[in-house]
Amino acid sequence: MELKYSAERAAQILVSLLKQHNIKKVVASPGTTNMTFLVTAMHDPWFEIYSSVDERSAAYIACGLAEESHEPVVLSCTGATASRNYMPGLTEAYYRQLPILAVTASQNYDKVGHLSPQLIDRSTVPNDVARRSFAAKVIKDADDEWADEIIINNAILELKRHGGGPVHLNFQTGYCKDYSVMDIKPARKIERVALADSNWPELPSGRIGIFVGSHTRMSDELTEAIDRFCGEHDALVFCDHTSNYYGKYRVAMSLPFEQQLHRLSPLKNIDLVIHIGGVSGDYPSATLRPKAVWRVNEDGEIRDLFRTLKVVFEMPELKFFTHYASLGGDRHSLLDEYKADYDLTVSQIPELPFSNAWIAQHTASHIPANSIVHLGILNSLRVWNYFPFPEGVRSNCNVGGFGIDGIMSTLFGAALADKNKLCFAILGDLAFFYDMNSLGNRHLPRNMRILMINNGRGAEFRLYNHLGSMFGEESDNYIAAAGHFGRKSPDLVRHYAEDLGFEYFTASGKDEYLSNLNRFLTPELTDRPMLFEVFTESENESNANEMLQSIRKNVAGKASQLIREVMGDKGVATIKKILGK
Ligand SMILES: Cc1ncc(C[n+]2csc(CCOP(=O)(O)OP(=O)(O)O)c2C)c(N)n1
Ligand SMILES: [Mg+2]
Repeated sequence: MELKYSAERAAQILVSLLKQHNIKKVVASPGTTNMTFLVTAMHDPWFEIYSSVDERSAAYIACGLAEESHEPVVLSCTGATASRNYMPGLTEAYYRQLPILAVTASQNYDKVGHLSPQLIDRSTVPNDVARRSFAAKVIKDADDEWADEIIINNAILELKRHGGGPVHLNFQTGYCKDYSVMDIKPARKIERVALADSNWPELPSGRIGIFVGSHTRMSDELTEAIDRFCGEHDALVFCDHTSNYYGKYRVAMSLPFEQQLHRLSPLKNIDLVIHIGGVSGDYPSATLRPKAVWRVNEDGEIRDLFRTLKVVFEMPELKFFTHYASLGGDRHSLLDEYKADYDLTVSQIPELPFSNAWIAQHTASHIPANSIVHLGILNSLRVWNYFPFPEGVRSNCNVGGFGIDGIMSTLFGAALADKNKLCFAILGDLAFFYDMNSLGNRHLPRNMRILMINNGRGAEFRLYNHLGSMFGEESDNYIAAAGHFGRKSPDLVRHYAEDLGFEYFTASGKDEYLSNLNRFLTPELTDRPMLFEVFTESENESNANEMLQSIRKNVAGKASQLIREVMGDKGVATIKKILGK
């Protein structure tokens, strides 16, 4: 049988990515642990491989080769003490910024410390032998494959980043004996574009969406640049209440993306997503399936939320959008299509039970202009994301770490920054009681208003689609943590708030809520901060979530009923098969 490439996918990915990144020079030292990589490389005529028994010498050879050829050079060695001998050469490379990729092969790393022969601990490297150190693992499933693709791209890209230098890649092997692979499936190449580069890629044609994770406030200049970009390329901007983009092409993604029928929607089949901002608490956006992603951030890091990242632009967003919006324009057909679809979803919202979601539905659009709203983790952010705020209202949520522990404190800080701005916190009872000492702080300003939805527990864990719901009421013991903090006492928070000088309101039903709402939303600054405690039932929270998330499923149900009438059961099955449902 002809022997060619290793069946070990990590070795294939390394070879595939080295080729795609135009790296061909290798200095190889002998051994077993680096066999899967070396055999795969030596059977591909692309590579130019030199042998050096002595790893110390190999690293210096790589220095000379890299210096003179102006090309990156790969080092490959086995286990035992081999890699330790790279140190002098890599130290030289570090201080001279020579692009050398030291690929040190290793057994399964979990065995470190268990007296395995020929296995040393390479988890820390001296500061001045490599710009960064990475570890690729043996691939057992799709997640491992994704991780290795990212790690190896990352290692290769570091060779030339910020002036460049040596990089360490610890490469684990399973000693696969199968070398019968004739063709290698190409791995996904990720590129990085820096501001000074001249070869910026062309924008692909097709549907373009800008996805904005949590983002600091945008300047008017950036908003205008994004609008020009969207106008020129017929793009739109997917946002939630943490995105902080308020330009012409903003679309609220949460409610439509949560709908079942939208699995069929071409609106999710975006060809290119331009990814800006940080962590997003908008879980439904994970249903976006872009063919390609371009990430734009000054940090320049590979952050592959959608798993189709192709290019990272290490630069300010303004530079990116200005570059790709040279012509400007007024195209908006994708936006119109999206809005029509969105309006259809909204028009079918059923009457919701009294819950955080119902409160959001009847409050969000009445928040006074120029206010700031901070939303609680997780249920508050989710259900308020379904309903837009009026223009001029800015909103935020602690999605950096998703803690329920400092929501009111964070708002407190925001309220101190501008004491003339109304600052609203909307959060649940567990989050409230966690952080309640902040309300007694002597610096607390009067522009703070708290809307606390007291359902007596972490209702999140009793939602119909949460894992915790399968344990029913038993979840209340330890998962949803019910029964604490006075068990929805009508007096506890009232006393605390009033004694601290808050204006306090309460409601346990729709009419009572609405009768207090006007006062709570007084657009002017009042004498005292306010606290509105609303009592709801966690069952209603769950029902409201379910109703909002299945608005369009009902339409899908009707559609399949219609198809069934016309084409019979077989027709429905065929269509489902085509749609992959
Ligand atoms: C500091 C911290 N501990 C635990 C969690 C896990 N957690 C996420 S949501 C949640 C429940 C919050 O309950 P509540 O504030 O009453 O909101 P509800 O779900 O009832 O709307 C918890 C405990 C967290 N996010 N942060
Ligand atoms: Mg709660």
